Amino acid sequence: MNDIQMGQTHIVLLQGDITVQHVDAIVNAANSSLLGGGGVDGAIHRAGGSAILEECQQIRNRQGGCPTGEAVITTAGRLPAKHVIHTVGPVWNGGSNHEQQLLAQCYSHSLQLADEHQLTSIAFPNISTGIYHFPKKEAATIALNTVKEYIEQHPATSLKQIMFVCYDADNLSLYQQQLQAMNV
Ligand code: AR6
Repeated sequence: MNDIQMGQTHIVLLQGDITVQHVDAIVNAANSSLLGGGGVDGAIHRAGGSAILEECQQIRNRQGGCPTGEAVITTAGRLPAKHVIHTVGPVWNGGSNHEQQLLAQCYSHSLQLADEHQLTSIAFPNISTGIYHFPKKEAATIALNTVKEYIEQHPATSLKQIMFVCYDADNLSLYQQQLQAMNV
């Protein structure tokens, strides 16, 4: 199963590169410095150009970076998306350091920020499941459950489409299984 309707919002799964998505916002799996890095963060800054980093630096000057579980919004520079929402996932450290709760907050805070800016579409990568080593299955469950809860709690959300852009086949398959199991 690759898509589902939840309230007024269409949830879509796909495998691919988030930097080429034509949506109001793509979400970046950033780090607290907001200065870029490897993985999807590196790909977004490379493809979007220096305008993204310049805005990240302004945010750093104002608030000193971005804590884990929080989110900030910038331009998307040269990307086809209009904005980048940078969120900082938890580093997996065994699961007893609030990793699950912090990962859920990445999704809910990104959705909240999108709503505040009246965005209609957003694309998420599989936050924390790369360099930060969060177990993929548990991360997929948290991502989809958090989105479901958000939509239930915000029936008037501006978001009409929420995409999960899985880079690897593993993640796509886990999201498909999870979506099927949700029985929405
Ligand atoms: N499009 C979609 N997903 C991608 C792409 C892409 N172009 N490239 C990688 N992924 P990661 P994290 C997937 O490591 O685990 C950075 O250095 C990847 O396969 O990008 O949250 C930051 O600066 C994986 O499933 O992010 C932080 O320091 C997912 O994106 C740190 O990595 C997330 O993997 C954050 O680690």
